Amino acid sequence: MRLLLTSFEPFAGLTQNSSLEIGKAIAGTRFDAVNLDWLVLPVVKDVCFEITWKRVKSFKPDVVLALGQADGAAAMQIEQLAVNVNDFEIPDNGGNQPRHECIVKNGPAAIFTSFPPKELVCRLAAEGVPVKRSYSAGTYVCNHLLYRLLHGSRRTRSGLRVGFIHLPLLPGQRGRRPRPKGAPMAETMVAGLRRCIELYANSSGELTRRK
Ligand code: PCA
Repeated sequence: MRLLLTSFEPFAGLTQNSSLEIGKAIAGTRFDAVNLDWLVLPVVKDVCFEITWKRVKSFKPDVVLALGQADGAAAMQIEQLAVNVNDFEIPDNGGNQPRHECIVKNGPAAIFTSFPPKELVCRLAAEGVPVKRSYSAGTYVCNHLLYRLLHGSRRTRSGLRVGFIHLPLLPGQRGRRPRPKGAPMAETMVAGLRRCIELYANSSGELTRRK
């Protein structure tokens, strides 16, 4: 399986982004059944998508799994959908601050993600991985990237699967909202994410069948 993993740079004046630290740890390990490529993206609307899409064209992954940081999250949030709205409460790292704008004119109001399948989320939770399904990736740059990737996959009918996981802050990391007590440690998130990727790569039939 070919998997393109993406992380975001720090934003909002912070010095770290948990998605970058966790992504780096995952990219530095070996998988038996996964050919993994990793990209670090600027927190800038459009640009983050364009960089990813360029890599999709050259690397030709089966799956893009994008990671982002969610201040205040107590578990790894497996996003289920993206909405067709840019409504940035703070400017992105390029100084853009769209308010209540469509991402894709005449695009669907929301698009469901295609990775990982529901069954896999249940299995991870049953194994004790701190994951939670989320039905809102927000209306900032993470949702923007997810929507554009899902829309791009539909538009090209490529069968490319797209998923997004929001990660809690790392212990000791400062965010716009505090890290809740009981949020997972970095090692737990790395192990959980590895397990998610491994289970997906090793599963056959239902889990990996493209629509
Ligand atoms: N989190 C932000 C953008 C980059 C990131 O890591 C978000 O949730 O939109």
